[in-house]
Amino acid sequence: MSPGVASPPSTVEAFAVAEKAAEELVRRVGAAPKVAVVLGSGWRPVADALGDAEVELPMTALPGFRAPSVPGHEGTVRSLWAGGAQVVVFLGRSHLYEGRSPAEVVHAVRTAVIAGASVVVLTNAAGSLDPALGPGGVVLIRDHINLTGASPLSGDEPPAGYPSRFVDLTDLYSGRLREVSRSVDGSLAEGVYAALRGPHYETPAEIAMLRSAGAGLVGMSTALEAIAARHLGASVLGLSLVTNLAAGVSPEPLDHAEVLAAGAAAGPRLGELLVPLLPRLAGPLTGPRPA
Ligand code: 8IG
Repeated sequence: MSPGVASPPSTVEAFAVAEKAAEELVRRVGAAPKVAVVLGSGWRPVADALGDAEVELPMTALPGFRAPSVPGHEGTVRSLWAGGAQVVVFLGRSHLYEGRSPAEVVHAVRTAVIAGASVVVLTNAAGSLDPALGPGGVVLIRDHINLTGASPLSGDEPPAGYPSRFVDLTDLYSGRLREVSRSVDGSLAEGVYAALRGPHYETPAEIAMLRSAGAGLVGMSTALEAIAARHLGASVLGLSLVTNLAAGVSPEPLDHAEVLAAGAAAGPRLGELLVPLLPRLAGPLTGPRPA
């Protein structure tokens, strides 16, 4: 590494900082989360529908967190009791395209799982490759194609006590959690999410390639967080809000303002889905509130 260029944190450091953040989160909230929710672009309107926060912190109050740099990602953490489960909600996330490392991108998820979350709900805004599934549609992620070239597990073996970095990703997006989601909203579609680095959108040729590879959605997040959650043994639910048709599918050029507008328009629908869903996700863990 040349002088003046910061080296990325080692694997050992990344887990150590997540452990510190988890400890601080539990201390500030006074309870361990069972479910973690990451609200991505377009999903901000749903945060208030989940109920009043018992505790709200800026993400930067927790070790290792940096404020998101993207409009629509406010950089706060909320804790609330969602009718049967203690939930931690991250309003905003970090992305590779902001110049963040894979360890930074997955830090919130690692923190929440180390703190106790056994279910991780990853939401995002995405482009749709299916002309019949336009803006406002909500899709359950069935699987992903990670085209970022990055992994949150690259580097040294995780420290003692953590699983091996050679983690199996079969059924990464839990079939059980997708079923539970469909029991709340039977109209939910399913699709394969292609994760790209961005921040540019795709060319029409790239979208044609992704379609032939089986992708139905394209976006710039989620995949690394899902891998990190699975590595730590959590179950993952991925939900995409379609905010645009992908390049070449849409006659219109793509625009980030369109993403936020579609999110605002879809807000009530997203609330109707997530509010009844959250207490059902933790399954047998859900129950009366501990004293
Ligand atoms: I919103 O069309 C949203 N995020 N890569 N392509 C990629 N990311 C996206 C898109 C899109 N729409």
